[in-house]
Amino acid sequence: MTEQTLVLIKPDGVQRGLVGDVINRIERKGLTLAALELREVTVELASAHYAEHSERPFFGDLLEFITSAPVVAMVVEGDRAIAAFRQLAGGTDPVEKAAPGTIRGDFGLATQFNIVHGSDSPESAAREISLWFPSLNS
Ligand code: RTP
Ligand code: MG
Repeated sequence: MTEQTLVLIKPDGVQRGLVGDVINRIERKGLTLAALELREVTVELASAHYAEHSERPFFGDLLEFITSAPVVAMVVEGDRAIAAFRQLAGGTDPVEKAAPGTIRGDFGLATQFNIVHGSDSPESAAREISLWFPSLNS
C-alpha cells in the first residue's frame, strides 16, 4: 500500500555531511521524495513533534539538540514507506539495536545522536506531515 512518512535528517546528520547518503539510501530502496526542505526548527515545532516524549527524562536534551542547527525534513513516499524507512534507519540505539547496513548502525554511536527520524505509524505519519508540511495535501 502506498504510504507517506515524515523523515528528518537531524542536526548531527546534516553537520556530518550525511544528507546525500541518507537520500541515496531512500532512493535506492525504491522510495521517492514528495517534499524536501532544509529547516531551522523552533522549540514550538520540536515540542509538538516529540509531544509523546514530553514526560521523559531526555525530553529537554532532545529539544535542545533538535533545535541546535538545521534539519532536513522530507516526506518520503512509496509502498509500505513507514516500515521501509524504519528498516533503513535501524533501531533507536545505534549500537545495541541498529544493525550494520542501516543508517544508524553504520553512522551512529549514541542514542541521542542517531542521525534520522522516521514516523512510527500511519497515525504518527499523518500528524507529523501536517505539522512539518501543512500546505501539502495527501
Ligand atoms: P525517532 O522518533 O527520532 O525516529 O526515534 P525512535 O522512534 O527510534 O525513538 P523514540 O523512542 O521515538 O525516541 C525519540 C528520540 O529521542 C532520543 N532518545 N534519547 N537518551 C535516551 O535514552 C533517549 N531515548 C530516546 C533519540 O534521539 C530518539 O531518536
Ligand atoms: Mg519515535
